[in-house]
Amino acid sequence: MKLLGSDTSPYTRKARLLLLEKGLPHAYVVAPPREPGSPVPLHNPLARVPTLLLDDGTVVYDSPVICEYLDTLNDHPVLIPRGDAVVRMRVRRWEALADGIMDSAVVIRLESLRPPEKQDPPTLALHGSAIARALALAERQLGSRTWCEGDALTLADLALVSALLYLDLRQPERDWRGQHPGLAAWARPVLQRPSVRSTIVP
Ligand SMILES: N[C@@H](CCC(=O)N[C@@H](CS)C(=O)NCC(=O)O)C(=O)O
Repeated sequence: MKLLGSDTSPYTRKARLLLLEKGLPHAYVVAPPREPGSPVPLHNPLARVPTLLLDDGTVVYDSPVICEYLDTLNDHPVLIPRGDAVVRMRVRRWEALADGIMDSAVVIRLESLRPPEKQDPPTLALHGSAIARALALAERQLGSRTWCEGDALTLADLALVSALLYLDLRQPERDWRGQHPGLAAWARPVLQRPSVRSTIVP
């Protein structure tokens, strides 16, 4: 299978981390959707990354669907718990929280690319405070835990670290480590995982 993505896309990173943590054979193809000649719009009508192409021609999008599918391919490890519906919901809810941070950060990024006089301060404020609340909740929920849920790595951890790395890239001034020492403590070992390190472009 082939993952079309871009190195700066946090949703792409989340899917890549699943592929890497589960040791799934794949090709990662850097294919920003807006670049002339990008294959993404040919496969995904939404022209977004990540887009997963299976060997039989099936196209999979978007990142929650990709992650759910990938997790079914093997059990080592299981990243979306299968037995307990509540635990599963909690992991998916972490993913939703992380994806929401990404969504708001992308809106702020797109807004910031507009000329200053065309930027919409209420939009920036709305999404900025959504991110602030989400980070505060993540820190409270984590407490001093090693993992977002349970006693092992799950999709929740991979989604959250993807969101935080996107904030490092696009909103370094937010200083989530300084504002949320609990999040920083949780993130330190996660950021050292070979999977995570291999997705960071110097
Ligand atoms: N909800 C989608 C969001 C994907 C998304 O918006 N990706 C961005 C990149 S971060 C994208 O491809 N935008 C279109 C573009 O850059 O032209 C998912 O989870 O996969």
